[in-house]
Amino acid sequence: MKTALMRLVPLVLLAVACVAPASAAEIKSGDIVITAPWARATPGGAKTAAAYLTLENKGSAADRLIGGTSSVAGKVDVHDMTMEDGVMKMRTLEQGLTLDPGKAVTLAPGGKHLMFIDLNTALKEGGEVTVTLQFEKAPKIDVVFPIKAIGAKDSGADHMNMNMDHEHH
Ligand SMILES: [Cu+2]
Repeated sequence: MKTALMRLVPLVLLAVACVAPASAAEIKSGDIVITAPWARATPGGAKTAAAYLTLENKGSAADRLIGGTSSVAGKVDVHDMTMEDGVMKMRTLEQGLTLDPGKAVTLAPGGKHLMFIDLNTALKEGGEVTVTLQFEKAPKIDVVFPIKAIGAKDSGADHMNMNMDHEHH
């Protein structure tokens, strides 16, 4: 029993060692560490799109995420989403997003996000989009955002096709 367990341990360690390099991908600009960037796919014709990421300030002074630029949009703003009288409202953080020293801020659906304004191309799931992020202090940095699904899976069309096939029998 004990020998079997001993044999298992090196295998587990090997598996961990293989996974580590891929998940250690880290983007850094000055004291700001950027992790888990992703953008949300858009339906055709959409003029805006949202992107998310986590920003950690490893320095000892506050910084700000001012916004960004991207070839796929007229501009990239930092937005916040708040509930007002039961309605979700987005607003531009004109002063940027404060990045307190020693803290991490996560931009996620339903809250703060990067907003592509005047989008000139659809963001397709599986693709990627590059945004040059601008900070108050940290230097500009290009971040690649992988594009993920729109959200709720649109299976309506598939169901319709299935029903039509069934009717032929
Ligand atoms: Cu927005």
